[in-house]
Amino acid sequence: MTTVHDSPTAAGSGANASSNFKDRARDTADVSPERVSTVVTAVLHGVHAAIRDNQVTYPEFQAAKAWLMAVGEGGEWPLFMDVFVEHVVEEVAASSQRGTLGTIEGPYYLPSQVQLNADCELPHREDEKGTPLVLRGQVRDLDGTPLAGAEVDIWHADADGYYSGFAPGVPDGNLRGVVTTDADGNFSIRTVQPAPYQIPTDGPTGKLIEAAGWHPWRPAHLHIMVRADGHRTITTQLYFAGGDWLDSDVAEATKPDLILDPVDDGTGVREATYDFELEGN
Ligand code: MBD
Ligand code: FE
Repeated sequence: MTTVHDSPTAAGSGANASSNFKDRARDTADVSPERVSTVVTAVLHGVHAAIRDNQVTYPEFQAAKAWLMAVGEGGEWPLFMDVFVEHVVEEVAASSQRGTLGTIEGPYYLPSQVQLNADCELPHREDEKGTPLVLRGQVRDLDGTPLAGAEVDIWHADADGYYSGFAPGVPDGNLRGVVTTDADGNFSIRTVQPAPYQIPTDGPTGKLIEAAGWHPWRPAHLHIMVRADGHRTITTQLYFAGGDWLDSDVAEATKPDLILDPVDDGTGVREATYDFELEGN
């Protein structure tokens, strides 16, 4: 018997990411008119300069308008913004942060996933594909104090590169969980090795990437958000040494400090250790 695994379409995953984004209670920034004027003027000046410097034509301008409309209609603004813009917002935020490096959140975080003990296995299908992977580590303060009861909120793509909640055929909650550290701040999470992620090629973001002759890939990664009372939350990703696209991530979100080098334990399980150091607030 064969299992039908529908490929997620751009419309499916993009629209899902849009409704998820709108559903999440986002604090709207309290932005003054001066700030709006300053930043929006700078953005518009950047666009104007691009037009002048490249002698953009009327047909190109109209094509750009049609493309912008398609991104909205396809629900791909969260995808486009997180792939092409978020890394610079994160760079600005990182300049005033200490401890473990962060990187971008991306469009596929879902809150309120299953709560798991420190030594756990992420929810998965009975026949989940992929090499078993164990991620161990400790959450601690900048001075080395272990943080018991911290939350390691983890989500990642499956061995086909698809995220639960954003792909047909992947059950809700698959390969997602909120892990609480033990009395020594430690955790050990069993899961499977994710595949690299490909931006859907059938939507406006994918069409732009193709039209520009770029590639649509992100290297394989685990997304992790680490929370502890009295500490700044870290949102980061961990990558895998030797994997494809590490040096050409379409989202420009890799950092050398965030690359794991898992070792086979002799039984086909790949093990890696990563400790998180959180700044107090
Ligand atoms: C992803 O999986 C991702 O992590 C980012 C940042 C953008 C698109 C898809
Ligand atoms: Fe991702």
